[in-house]
Amino acid sequence: MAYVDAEIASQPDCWRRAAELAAGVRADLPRCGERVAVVGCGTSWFMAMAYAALREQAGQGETDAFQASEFPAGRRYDRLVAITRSGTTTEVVDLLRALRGHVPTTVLVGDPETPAVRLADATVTLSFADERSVVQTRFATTALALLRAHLGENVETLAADAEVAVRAPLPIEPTRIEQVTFLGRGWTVGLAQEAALKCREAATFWAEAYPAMDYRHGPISIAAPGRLVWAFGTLPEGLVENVTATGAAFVHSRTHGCRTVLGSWAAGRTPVDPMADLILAQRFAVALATSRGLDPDAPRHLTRSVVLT
Ligand code: F1P
Repeated sequence: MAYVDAEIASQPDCWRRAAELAAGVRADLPRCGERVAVVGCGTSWFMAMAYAALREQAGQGETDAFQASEFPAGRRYDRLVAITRSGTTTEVVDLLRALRGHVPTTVLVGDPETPAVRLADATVTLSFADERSVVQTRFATTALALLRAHLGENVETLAADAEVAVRAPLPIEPTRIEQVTFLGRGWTVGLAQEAALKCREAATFWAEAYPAMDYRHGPISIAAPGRLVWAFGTLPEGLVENVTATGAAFVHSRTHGCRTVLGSWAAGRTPVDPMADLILAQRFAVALATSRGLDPDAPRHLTRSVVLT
């Protein structure tokens, strides 16, 4: 069994631990009304995107997400939150160094003995969710679970959903698909980006991601029989019909159980929360890798952290 399989399966417990931790680290996390920037790279950036949208939706204050290298130096923020599993990613470390003494910073990190922790004003350590895998799964979702708990969400409900997602049959047989496009709206745009990244990283598979409303503005040209569209969260009206007309398969588990054109996934309980749905996409990516004869623990051209010299 690959490390990543065990890490994916441990997400329900990690989310519960994150919720317990959230209460004790409240002072280090964004307060209601603060103007906040959230940064990261790769997976961590996509979690930043999801959190930023959720925080604004919860009425907690203006929140922007940036890839760490694209942080707009001229803007004023009350706090910067950096998400980094490794704590060594160059763009994140450079930004924390540049903001030192100017903007209060908090880092959510997997490994506390790292440069990001030494540079940040406050640290939330999630070492219980750190991973052996290069391909991130549980650290990312656990960081987001902690931030969602801090927003007042009921993480126990999410964890119960995650229990379903780690066991449920996959919505579609990976060998039947030659391409996948993930879609989301609001906070699930970040999840869609993350799901596509998992397919690229773990399985070197052609995967794209878009805001669902933008899909009909060009990306739908890619849809065809043997290809898949997988949507997270709220579905735009008419999208299912538009995708189905192309002959592409369609997966969506949120509303009305599940729809899948090629499979028969609707039997049994399916995850409700999109973060649990992301677990299915993580498992799909690993299954894709295996079906292509690849080791998901040894992704091509990737290292656990990108440290630039
Ligand atoms: C960020 C990251 C990962 C990616 C790859 C390289 O790492 O970009 O998202 O999968 O492993 O590093 P981190 O800053 O969260 O440690």
